[in-house]
Amino acid sequence: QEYTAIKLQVRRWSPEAQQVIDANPALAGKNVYLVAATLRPETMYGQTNCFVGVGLEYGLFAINDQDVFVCTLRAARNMCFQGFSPVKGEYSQLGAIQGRALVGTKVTAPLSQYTDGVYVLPMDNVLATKGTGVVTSVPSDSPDDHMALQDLIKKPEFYQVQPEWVEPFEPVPIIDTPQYGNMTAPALCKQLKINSPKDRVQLAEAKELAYREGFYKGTVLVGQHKGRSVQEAKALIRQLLIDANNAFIYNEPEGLVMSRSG
Ligand code: ZZB
Repeated sequence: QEYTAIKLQVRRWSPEAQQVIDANPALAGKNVYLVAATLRPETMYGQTNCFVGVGLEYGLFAINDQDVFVCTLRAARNMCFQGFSPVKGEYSQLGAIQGRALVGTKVTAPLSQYTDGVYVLPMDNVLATKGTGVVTSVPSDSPDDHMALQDLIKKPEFYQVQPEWVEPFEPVPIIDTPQYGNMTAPALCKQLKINSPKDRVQLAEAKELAYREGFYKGTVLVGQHKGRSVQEAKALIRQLLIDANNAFIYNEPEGLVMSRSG
């Protein structure tokens, strides 16, 4: 599976994460990025937050002298064979941090309309066995992201999030489709009567439909490739992220990839 890995630079750590970082001299003065694997680089204009699994452990991995990536050990192992480690084939782990501690950290999401940064939030359905364990969130076009955010808005205390990390970050219209308009994910969730992030079967169906409609019939509404079809714009937007050093290609070996939908 070929993903686009998006680099979300940390602007301000949550207090809990700050303690972990401060206690580790190897991290002093480094540029730290949460790295999210996506199949939809053309949707990065619509990022409203980033998701981590609160029960997952994330590593802090040196990529070179300056840059540190936050992702699962599994992803770092794959990346070290793809040019993302000081020595090819060897990962260099500087530290570790729990997903729970990352929540509330503010990061820069490349191309996002929320240019002052977005927050790291918890999501139950983040798989440790796929991508980097960090998921960038586009609630306009990803049914999973939309439903996870609706739940956070409903139950902020339960999830231990501050409403101001969630509520001001409304979904952004970025892709227009003939069937679902410019809010594909909310429209599909409504149509399929999805009420909770736990409706896994319906969410898998919604995801499939959103992928298909977006890819074959979507038109980009924002940015440098505004007006182009998604089919055309996907590679162009990915290249623009790569050229700005905000993204890179990340491959996962076949057979080790597990789908969130089973
Ligand atoms: C941004 C985005 C915008 C995504 C969208 C999807 C959509 P798939 O198809 O099952 O391979 N993802 C990445 N890693 C994980 C993980 N560890 N656990 C759970 N979800 C993960 O899924 C690939 C997509 O699943 C990725 O692309 C990422 O979310 C998420 F508008 O990134 B995506 C219709 C989907 N739309």
